[in-house]
Amino acid sequence: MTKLTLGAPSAARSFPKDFCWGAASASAQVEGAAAADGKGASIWDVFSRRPGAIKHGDTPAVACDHYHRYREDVELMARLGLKHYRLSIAWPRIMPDGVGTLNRRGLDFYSRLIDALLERGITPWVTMFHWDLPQTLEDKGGWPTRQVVDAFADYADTIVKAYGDRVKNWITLNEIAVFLDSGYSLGRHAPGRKEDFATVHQAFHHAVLCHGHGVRAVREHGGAGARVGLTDNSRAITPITETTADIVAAREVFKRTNCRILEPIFTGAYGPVYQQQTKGWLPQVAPGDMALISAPTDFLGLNIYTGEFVRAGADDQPESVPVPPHYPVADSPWLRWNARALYWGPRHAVELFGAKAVVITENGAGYDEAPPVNGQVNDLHRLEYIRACLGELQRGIRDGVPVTGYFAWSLMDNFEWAEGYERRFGLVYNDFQTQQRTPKASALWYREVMNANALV
Ligand code: BGP
Repeated sequence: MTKLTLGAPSAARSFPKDFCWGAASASAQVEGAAAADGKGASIWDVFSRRPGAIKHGDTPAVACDHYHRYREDVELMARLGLKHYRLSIAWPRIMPDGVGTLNRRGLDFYSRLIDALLERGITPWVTMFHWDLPQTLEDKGGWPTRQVVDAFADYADTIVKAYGDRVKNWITLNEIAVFLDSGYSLGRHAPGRKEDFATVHQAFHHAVLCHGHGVRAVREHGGAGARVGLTDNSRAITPITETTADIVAAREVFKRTNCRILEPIFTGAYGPVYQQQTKGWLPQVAPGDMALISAPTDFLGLNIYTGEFVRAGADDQPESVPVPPHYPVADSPWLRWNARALYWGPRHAVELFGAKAVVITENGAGYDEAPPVNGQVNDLHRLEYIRACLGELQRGIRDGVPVTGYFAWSLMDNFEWAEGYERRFGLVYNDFQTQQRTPKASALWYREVMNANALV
């Protein structure tokens, strides 16, 4: 091979030695097999049948058919050089009614998947809840009712006991703020309800309590070396100028914006920041709740795609800076390019809430992409965005932010909730008619990054 005169550009761009590289997915988005082998209905199965709920009337019934094709998918992951894979367990596959009777065939599926990953040297990271609530629990009132907490405690115990011998990395819940705000307040996501403030905030309390039960289950049954954390979509408030005044302003906004989840979890109280936001309203809390909610975790998972810009305005008051027309966005209009969010999100979480370590559990960009031409999908938009994000993540690590892993969203194009199959986030293109998978340019580039443990 030709020798480079100046050496490889990546030489100075290495990540820490044990940095975890991976890609993420979620059960309802990839598995399909919505009613196979005794699986119960999830709220997404039911909601997606409601006319107009999902773009083009798409449903998660087949998705990537990963339930039947998981072996090929694991082979693909191995070929792409993945070292870690974040998957989620479909609660209604394990407990079709949300409580009680276990579905052996559902339990076996994840057991086979976990074994297949381990055989290929891929470490599974398992999310206990990524939005597919059993419909039976919704029929009894869903997240605003406390029965979900008791049911989740039992479910978490069951899965940690079943897989804890092989799974050492657990994520309790994914993006509480999204599934509750979008699902119970805005009605955009399953189950499509529009409840009042108090109902939604009581649901938040139940969700952070479930996180606490997830942590408890891992501590009780997870065995040696088990690690657990929550995945939050904390909004990564970014100072437009990295000067003390703007940074202080960004910190203020970060605390305010993210307090609903991070304050109870890291401080064990619905404290002043939370009460400022709820104007003094507090959820109903039972004895013991706060201790459970704030049990120490091993890492904080952050899903960061974008971040709002803030500066110090008049009298140093934080001022949000709206993005102008024509600011670069992905095809998801909420996904405005902001690579610096990957620097500031983790840093704020560590400095302001005391997260011990941060794992980026999702980052990526969604586009309505055309099918492969001659076997190629040249997704330079995604590649360049992820590359810029990784550069900022690396800058944070150099500045002492303890970020220990990164998962791209997503391994392959999948059922993107209300966006259906139109919005593609995959490193791998999926043809939903033929289920043919084609690695995009970003996947081939990412393989080299993981392989070199450096930004190449
Ligand atoms: C996150 C979810 C993922 C994924 C991603 C893309 O909020 O955790 O499951 O879907 O967003 O966003 P969307 O599908 O809403 O465009």
